[in-house]
Amino acid sequence: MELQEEFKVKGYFLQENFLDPQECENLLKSISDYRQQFFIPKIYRDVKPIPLSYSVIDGKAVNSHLPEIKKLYATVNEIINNLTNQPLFPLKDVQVGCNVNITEKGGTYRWHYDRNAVTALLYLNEVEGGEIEFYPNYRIILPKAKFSRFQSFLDQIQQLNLVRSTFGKRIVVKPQPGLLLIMCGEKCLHSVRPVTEACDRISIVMAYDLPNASFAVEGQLNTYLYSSEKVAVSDPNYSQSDH
Ligand SMILES: O=C(O)CCC(=O)C(=O)O
Ligand SMILES: [Fe+2]
Repeated sequence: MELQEEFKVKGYFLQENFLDPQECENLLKSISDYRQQFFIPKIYRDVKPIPLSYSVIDGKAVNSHLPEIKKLYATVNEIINNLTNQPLFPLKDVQVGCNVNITEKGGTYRWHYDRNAVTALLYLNEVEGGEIEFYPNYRIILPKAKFSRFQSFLDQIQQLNLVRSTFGKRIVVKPQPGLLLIMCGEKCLHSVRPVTEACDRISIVMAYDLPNASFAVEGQLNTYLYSSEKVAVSDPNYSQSDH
Protein backbone atom coordinates (compact mmCIF):
# COMPACT_ATOMS: atom_id res chain seq x y z
CA MET A 1 0.00 0.00 0.00
CA GLU A 2 1.20 3.48 -0.72
CA LEU A 3 2.18 5.46 2.41
CA GLN A 4 -0.60 8.04 2.19
CA GLU A 5 -3.22 5.39 1.74
CA GLU A 6 -1.76 3.35 4.57
CA PHE A 7 -1.82 6.33 6.93
CA LYS A 8 -5.43 7.05 6.07
CA VAL A 9 -6.51 3.48 6.69
CA LYS A 10 -4.41 2.79 9.77
CA GLY A 11 -4.63 6.24 11.37
CA TYR A 12 -0.99 6.21 12.45
CA PHE A 13 2.56 5.89 11.15
CA LEU A 14 5.72 4.71 12.91
CA GLN A 15 9.30 5.40 11.90
CA GLU A 16 12.20 3.96 13.85
CA ASN A 17 15.49 5.89 13.93
CA PHE A 18 13.98 9.09 12.59
CA LEU A 19 16.80 10.61 14.62
CA ASP A 20 20.05 8.78 15.23
CA PRO A 21 21.33 8.14 18.79
CA GLN A 22 23.70 11.12 18.67
CA GLU A 23 20.94 13.51 17.61
CA CYS A 24 18.80 12.24 20.50
CA GLU A 25 21.71 12.73 22.92
CA ASN A 26 22.18 16.30 21.72
CA LEU A 27 18.51 17.11 22.23
CA LEU A 28 18.50 15.46 25.67
CA LYS A 29 21.49 17.62 26.58
CA SER A 30 19.72 20.83 25.47
CA ILE A 31 16.64 19.83 27.45
CA SER A 32 18.70 19.07 30.51
CA ASP A 33 20.53 22.42 30.17
CA TYR A 34 17.17 24.16 29.92
CA ARG A 35 16.05 22.44 33.11
CA GLN A 36 19.15 23.66 34.96
CA GLN A 37 18.23 27.20 34.11
CA PHE A 38 14.43 27.36 34.24
CA PHE A 39 11.57 26.16 36.37
CA ILE A 40 9.37 23.53 34.69
CA PRO A 41 5.78 23.22 35.90
CA LYS A 42 4.71 19.87 37.24
CA ILE A 43 1.14 18.96 36.45
CA TYR A 44 -0.97 16.57 38.46
CA ARG A 45 -4.64 16.00 37.64
CA ASP A 46 -6.27 13.21 39.54
CA VAL A 47 -8.48 11.73 36.81
CA LYS A 48 -9.52 8.10 36.64
CA PRO A 49 -8.37 5.55 35.68
CA ILE A 50 -5.06 7.14 34.65
CA PRO A 51 -4.02 10.50 36.13
CA LEU A 52 -2.26 13.24 34.23
CA SER A 53 1.09 13.39 35.96
CA TYR A 54 3.95 14.95 34.08
CA SER A 55 6.09 18.05 33.60
CA VAL A 56 6.16 20.12 30.46
CA ILE A 57 8.26 22.63 28.56
CA ASP A 58 5.60 24.48 26.60
CA GLY A 59 5.76 25.89 23.07
CA LYS A 60 6.61 29.42 24.17
CA ALA A 61 9.68 28.16 26.00
CA VAL A 62 10.63 25.92 23.06
CA ASN A 63 10.41 28.94 20.73
CA SER A 64 12.61 31.13 22.88
CA HIS A 65 15.14 28.65 24.23
CA LEU A 66 15.23 25.43 22.22
CA PRO A 67 15.80 26.42 18.57
CA GLU A 68 16.77 22.90 17.48
CA ILE A 69 13.36 21.61 18.61
CA LYS A 70 11.63 24.52 16.87
CA LYS A 71 13.43 23.44 13.69
CA LEU A 72 12.30 19.84 14.13
CA TYR A 73 8.71 21.06 14.41
CA ALA A 74 9.08 22.53 10.89
CA THR A 75 10.86 19.47 9.46
CA VAL A 76 8.19 17.10 10.74
CA ASN A 77 5.53 19.43 9.29
CA GLU A 78 6.80 18.57 5.79
CA ILE A 79 6.72 14.86 6.52
CA ILE A 80 3.18 15.15 7.79
CA ASN A 81 1.98 17.09 4.79
CA ASN A 82 3.38 14.39 2.51
CA LEU A 83 1.87 11.65 4.60
CA THR A 84 -1.58 13.18 4.91
CA ASN A 85 -1.60 14.99 1.57
CA GLN A 86 -3.10 17.97 3.41
CA PRO A 87 -1.85 21.53 3.96
CA LEU A 88 -1.39 21.29 7.72
CA PHE A 89 0.40 23.91 9.81
CA PRO A 90 1.78 24.45 13.29
CA LEU A 91 -0.99 25.54 15.67
CA LYS A 92 -1.70 29.26 15.99
CA ASP A 93 -1.50 28.84 19.74
CA VAL A 94 2.28 28.74 20.17
CA GLN A 95 2.11 27.44 23.73
CA VAL A 96 0.35 24.28 22.55
CA GLY A 97 2.05 23.69 19.19
CA CYS A 98 5.28 22.03 20.25
CA ASN A 99 6.00 20.73 23.74
CA VAL A 100 8.54 18.63 25.54
CA ASN A 101 6.83 16.17 27.89
CA ILE A 102 8.85 14.95 30.83
CA THR A 103 7.42 12.00 32.73
CA GLU A 104 9.22 10.83 35.83
CA LYS A 105 8.94 7.53 37.69
CA GLY A 106 5.28 6.83 38.43
CA GLY A 107 4.14 9.50 35.96
CA THR A 108 1.41 8.89 33.38
CA TYR A 109 -0.68 10.71 30.78
CA ARG A 110 -4.44 10.26 31.02
CA TRP A 111 -6.74 9.00 28.30
CA HIS A 112 -7.54 11.74 25.81
CA TYR A 113 -7.87 12.86 22.23
CA ASP A 114 -5.74 15.73 21.01
CA ARG A 115 -7.52 18.95 20.10
CA ASN A 116 -5.70 19.11 16.75
CA ALA A 117 -5.97 16.88 13.67
CA VAL A 118 -2.49 15.37 13.49
CA THR A 119 0.14 14.89 16.19
CA ALA A 120 3.73 13.68 15.96
CA LEU A 121 5.45 12.17 18.98
CA LEU A 122 9.20 11.89 18.94
CA TYR A 123 10.79 9.76 21.63
CA LEU A 124 14.30 10.58 22.78
CA ASN A 125 15.07 7.81 25.22
CA GLU A 126 14.17 4.35 26.40
CA VAL A 127 12.61 3.78 29.81
CA GLU A 128 10.98 0.90 31.64
CA GLY A 129 7.22 1.31 31.38
CA GLY A 130 5.96 4.55 29.81
CA GLU A 131 4.45 2.80 26.79
CA ILE A 132 1.92 4.77 24.81
CA GLU A 133 -1.29 2.83 24.34
CA PHE A 134 -3.59 3.98 21.58
CA TYR A 135 -6.67 3.16 19.55
CA PRO A 136 -6.22 4.65 16.07
CA ASN A 137 -9.22 6.03 14.16
CA TYR A 138 -11.38 5.07 17.12
CA ARG A 139 -13.40 8.15 17.94
CA ILE A 140 -16.90 8.64 16.66
CA ILE A 141 -16.96 12.35 15.83
CA LEU A 142 -20.30 14.07 15.44
CA PRO A 143 -19.75 16.05 12.23
CA LYS A 144 -21.71 19.11 13.25
CA ALA A 145 -21.44 18.90 17.00
CA LYS A 146 -17.82 18.22 17.87
CA PHE A 147 -18.00 20.48 20.92
CA SER A 148 -21.45 19.40 22.09
CA ARG A 149 -22.40 17.67 25.33
CA PHE A 150 -23.48 14.63 23.38
CA GLN A 151 -19.98 14.40 21.91
CA SER A 152 -18.44 14.45 25.37
CA PHE A 153 -20.91 11.78 26.47
CA LEU A 154 -19.90 9.60 23.50
CA ASP A 155 -16.23 10.19 24.29
CA GLN A 156 -16.73 9.01 27.86
CA ILE A 157 -18.55 5.88 26.78
CA GLN A 158 -15.86 5.07 24.23
CA GLN A 159 -13.20 5.47 26.87
CA LEU A 160 -14.60 2.67 29.03
CA ASN A 161 -12.36 -0.35 29.31
CA LEU A 162 -14.95 -2.81 28.04
CA VAL A 163 -15.95 -0.60 25.10
CA ARG A 164 -12.30 -0.09 24.18
CA SER A 165 -11.46 -3.77 24.28
CA THR A 166 -14.58 -4.71 22.31
CA PHE A 167 -14.54 -2.10 19.57
CA GLY A 168 -11.02 -0.73 19.48
CA LYS A 169 -7.76 -1.97 18.03
CA ARG A 170 -5.18 -1.51 20.74
CA ILE A 171 -1.61 -0.61 19.83
CA VAL A 172 1.14 -0.39 22.43
CA VAL A 173 4.42 1.31 21.59
CA LYS A 174 7.49 1.33 23.78
CA PRO A 175 9.54 4.53 23.61
CA GLN A 176 12.97 4.20 22.04
CA PRO A 177 15.49 6.86 21.00
CA GLY A 178 14.61 8.44 17.67
CA LEU A 179 11.25 6.74 17.25
CA LEU A 180 8.67 8.92 15.50
CA LEU A 181 4.96 8.21 15.87
CA ILE A 182 2.47 10.20 13.81
CA MET A 183 -1.23 9.86 14.52
CA CYS A 184 -4.58 11.46 13.83
CA GLY A 185 -4.64 12.88 17.33
CA GLU A 186 -8.26 13.99 17.41
CA LYS A 187 -9.50 10.54 16.40
CA CYS A 188 -7.03 8.36 18.23
CA LEU A 189 -7.68 7.68 21.92
CA HIS A 190 -4.36 7.52 23.76
CA SER A 191 -2.67 7.41 27.15
CA VAL A 192 0.76 6.77 28.62
CA ARG A 193 1.37 3.91 31.06
CA PRO A 194 3.34 4.50 34.28
CA VAL A 195 7.08 4.95 33.98
CA THR A 196 8.49 2.26 36.26
CA GLU A 197 12.15 3.24 36.56
CA ALA A 198 13.88 6.23 38.08
CA CYS A 199 14.69 7.83 34.74
CA ASP A 200 12.65 10.58 33.08
CA ARG A 201 10.78 9.66 29.92
CA ILE A 202 11.27 12.48 27.43
CA SER A 203 9.06 12.96 24.38
CA ILE A 204 8.60 15.84 21.97
CA VAL A 205 4.97 16.47 21.06
CA MET A 206 4.29 18.34 17.81
CA ALA A 207 0.74 19.37 16.90
CA TYR A 208 -0.59 20.34 13.45
CA ASP A 209 -3.91 21.36 11.99
CA LEU A 210 -5.58 23.17 9.14
CA PRO A 211 -4.94 26.93 9.28
CA ASN A 212 -8.53 27.80 10.16
CA ALA A 213 -8.97 25.20 12.91
CA SER A 214 -10.70 26.45 16.02
CA PHE A 215 -10.98 24.83 19.41
CA ALA A 216 -13.57 25.51 22.08
CA VAL A 217 -12.57 26.86 25.53
CA GLU A 218 -8.86 26.84 24.83
CA GLY A 219 -7.78 28.95 27.77
CA GLN A 220 -9.16 26.60 30.36
CA LEU A 221 -7.62 23.56 28.71
CA ASN A 222 -4.23 25.28 28.53
CA THR A 223 -4.37 26.01 32.24
CA TYR A 224 -5.30 22.39 32.88
CA LEU A 225 -2.43 21.01 30.83
CA TYR A 226 0.38 23.51 31.38
CA SER A 227 0.04 24.86 34.91
CA SER A 228 -0.51 23.58 38.41
CA GLU A 229 -3.50 25.90 38.89
CA LYS A 230 -6.95 24.63 39.73
CA VAL A 231 -9.55 24.70 36.94
CA ALA A 232 -13.33 24.83 37.23
CA VAL A 233 -14.08 21.77 35.10
CA SER A 234 -12.76 18.42 36.31
CA ASP A 235 -11.56 17.33 32.89
CA PRO A 236 -11.77 19.82 30.02
CA ASN A 237 -10.81 16.99 27.70
CA TYR A 238 -14.32 15.72 27.81
CA SER A 239 -16.03 19.03 27.56
CA GLN A 240 -14.06 19.21 24.35
CA SER A 241 -10.83 17.75 23.04
CA ASP A 242 -7.29 18.03 24.09
CA HIS A 243 -3.60 17.79 23.67
O1 LIG B 1 4.27 11.35 25.42
C1 LIG B 1 3.44 10.67 24.81
O2 LIG B 1 3.71 9.53 24.39
C2 LIG B 1 2.03 11.17 24.57
C3 LIG B 1 1.78 12.59 25.01
C4 LIG B 1 0.45 13.11 24.56
O3 LIG B 1 -0.41 12.37 24.18
C5 LIG B 1 0.17 14.57 24.55
O4 LIG B 1 1.00 15.35 25.06
O5 LIG B 1 -0.89 14.95 24.03
FE1 LIG C 1 -1.99 13.46 23.12
